[in-house]
Amino acid sequence: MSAVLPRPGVAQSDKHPEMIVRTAEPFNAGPPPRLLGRQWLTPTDLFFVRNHGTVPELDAAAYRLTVRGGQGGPLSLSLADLRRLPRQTVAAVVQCAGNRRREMLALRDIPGEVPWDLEAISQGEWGGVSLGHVLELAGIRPGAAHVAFTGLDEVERRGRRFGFGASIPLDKALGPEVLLADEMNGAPLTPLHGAPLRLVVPGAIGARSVKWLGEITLQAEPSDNYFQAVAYQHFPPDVDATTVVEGAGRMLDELFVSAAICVPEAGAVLPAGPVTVSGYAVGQGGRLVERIEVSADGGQTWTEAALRGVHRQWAWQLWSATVQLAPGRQTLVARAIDSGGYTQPADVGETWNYKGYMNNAWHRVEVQVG
Ligand SMILES: Nc1nc2c(c(=O)[nH]1)N[C@H]1C(S)=C(S)[C@@H](COP(=O)(O)O)O[C@H]1N2
Ligand SMILES: [Mo]
Repeated sequence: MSAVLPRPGVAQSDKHPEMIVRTAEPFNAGPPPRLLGRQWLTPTDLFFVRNHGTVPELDAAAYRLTVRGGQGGPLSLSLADLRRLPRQTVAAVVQCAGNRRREMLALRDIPGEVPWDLEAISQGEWGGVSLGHVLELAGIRPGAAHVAFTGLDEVERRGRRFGFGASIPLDKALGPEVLLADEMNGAPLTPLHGAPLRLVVPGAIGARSVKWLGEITLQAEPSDNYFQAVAYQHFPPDVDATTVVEGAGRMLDELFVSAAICVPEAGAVLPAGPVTVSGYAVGQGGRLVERIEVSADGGQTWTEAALRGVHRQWAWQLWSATVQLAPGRQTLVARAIDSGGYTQPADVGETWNYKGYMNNAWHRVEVQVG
């Protein structure tokens, strides 16, 4: 087993000085919106970080990935073993299910959760080996329907310490886009992002992309890890912390279609007349974003945005639009439709839930004009 030597505060220093730190320990931070939407691949020092516990410092030479539940018994793979397999890269967005929670908690409080604005999302180019390939090496037996993952970090919940975990259905796990990644943006994965090895599940909520990956298990049922079986579940707006039946929600899975405005930022003071609005959009489950529309009058009239940069499945879509601003307090709004015909709810109240997940309501930014 590889050594876990937690060093509190490790690696925060390799982040950009302008990162918005939501919590210092565990470290949760994201870039200011104006730096986020600037480039198609988020530079590693600006890439958002979502941690639930320690950042383990793992010894790469001693590291072993264990794969259980295969036909041939457990597999133990070193990084060198993994690096002998065919390599591939995928550009994929990682978005936390809690992205844009702040708009939800403005409506009704959501205690104990990270108050992310629109910065709990970033896009990386991930390099590594196909998860499906490793599962085939382990031997997929009939009856396996889910693949569970456990991290080597230590999270404390309800008096117990355990590794963050998740699972995905076997058919998703066999998709060619799902990677065991040891590289990010052309360089070795950094400690904050899961070194030496993490899972990347394009199109799924960020919580499924387990960092510091220790174990993979082929099994019949979804993972019983707290972060799969209890947290990251979706409940209707009328359920709250006092009425919830734990574990009875819908297990979150695919990302929802959404568009967000990075520039101008909320509260900006702008002259009347033309303004260029820009941001990012993602499709449902990583689908292509087909159309993005922007309104400069709170959603009464809409202008189609130009799609900027690369247009590719699993990636986010950058966009910009020029709209006319009238004097006064104005609300800029953005919304998207994807290749599956998925659209966004207009109002955050329709999608509010007591954990503050999956806010994909039309994104509104208030600015002062003139
Ligand atoms: N082991 C482990 N993996 C993890 C987490 C964690 O706390 N521990 N957080 C998850 C969540 S909720 C998200 S959104 C993504 C964030 O990935 P990033 O920090 O590289 O941006 O990592 C996921 N993988
Ligand atoms: Mo997340």
